[in-house]
Amino acid sequence: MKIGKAEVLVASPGRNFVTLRVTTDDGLTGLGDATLNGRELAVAAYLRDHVAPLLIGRDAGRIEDTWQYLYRGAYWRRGPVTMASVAAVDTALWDIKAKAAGMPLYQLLGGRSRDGLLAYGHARGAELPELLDSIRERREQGYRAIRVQTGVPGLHGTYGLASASGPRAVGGTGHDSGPARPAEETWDTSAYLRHVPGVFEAVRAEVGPELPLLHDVHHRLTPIQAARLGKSLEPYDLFWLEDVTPAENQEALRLVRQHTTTPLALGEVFNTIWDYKTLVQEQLIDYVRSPVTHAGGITGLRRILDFAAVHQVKSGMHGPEDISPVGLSAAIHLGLAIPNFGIQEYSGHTAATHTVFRTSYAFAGGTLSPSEQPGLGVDYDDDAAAAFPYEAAYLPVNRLRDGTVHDW
Ligand code: EZ4
Ligand code: CO
Repeated sequence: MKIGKAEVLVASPGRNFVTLRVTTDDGLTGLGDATLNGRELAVAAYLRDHVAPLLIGRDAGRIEDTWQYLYRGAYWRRGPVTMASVAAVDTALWDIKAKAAGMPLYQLLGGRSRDGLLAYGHARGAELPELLDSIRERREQGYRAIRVQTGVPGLHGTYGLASASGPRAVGGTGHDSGPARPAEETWDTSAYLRHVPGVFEAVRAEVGPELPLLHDVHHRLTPIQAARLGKSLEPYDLFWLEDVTPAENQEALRLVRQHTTTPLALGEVFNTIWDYKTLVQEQLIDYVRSPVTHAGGITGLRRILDFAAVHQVKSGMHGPEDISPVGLSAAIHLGLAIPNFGIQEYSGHTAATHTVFRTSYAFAGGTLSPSEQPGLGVDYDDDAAAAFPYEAAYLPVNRLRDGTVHDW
């Protein structure tokens, strides 16, 4: 089963996605997600110029060897562009192997460890009434776990208030505004820390004690600020508090951990096992946020999650709209098989996205399940994709009130 073709597909149905399609000499195809929000074309070029030519003629069944070949063989290892590229190849080869076996991918990963995956959805509101409506709406859609993001008085918009597919760039429309560039937001840590505990108090009073609630801090605090927030949220029993600090400094989480029993999730921007070494070994976090798409595929993420399992750390894979349906499907198959599944983020995709990515996984009763189709169970429609050319778009840039660039 030799690889005959490796195509890089870039399209923007609802938002930009980069997809790798690998085809074998005997006509089997596999898909991999390589979408890196705001830096899509860097991954597309890495795959097209430096990876695809190396795949031609390789044995499609040698998944681990190909992973090592691309990771060690590049000499320049790690990083989001490299690891999203490795992930796309790896996922596509798993898709092919499972199709060749005539099995859904989760069967090759060891079979079902549970009935389905508990998923969490996003609720948001600039003010409390809007937020409570948003929570109600998610519960009506079946969600049994909900991430809560709130506006902060005095700040116009902050992380989590706009849908991930909302406007994220200014300009680039062909009018007079020049090339696309990131939108800018303003941030005030003190205002945030004063406001958030009261919001969770009100939400908990409204929804009762049982509904799992999550919150994403999006890398904006120092360790001592994170410790204070974690402590102040303890009465509201969060499922997790996410990305409290930038965490490149893994040791910084020791301080947070010493001060709070609020569970911590971290690492959606990380891409290798090395990024989690101290965090996991010292049990400084409770959930690993990396998705299949950004952590070297099924092979890379499973290795991280096996390491995590030794230290009672569970999965909490990133699942925003910028993880394509291919990446989400890979997450569902992996999450169904691993022993240490925690929760799966699921914000759904737009109707436009689904015209290009024909999916077969199901979301019902707050639970995600894969289909029994061989492989990942996702097809890519080239004709539909042709109507959605790439459009430059960026995540926002964040500044403090005095203009200093801060973490977004
Ligand atoms: O900002 O997916 O937990 N989810 C998140 C996301 C990320 C975007 C970045 O591309 O933090 O909304
Ligand atoms: Co996040």
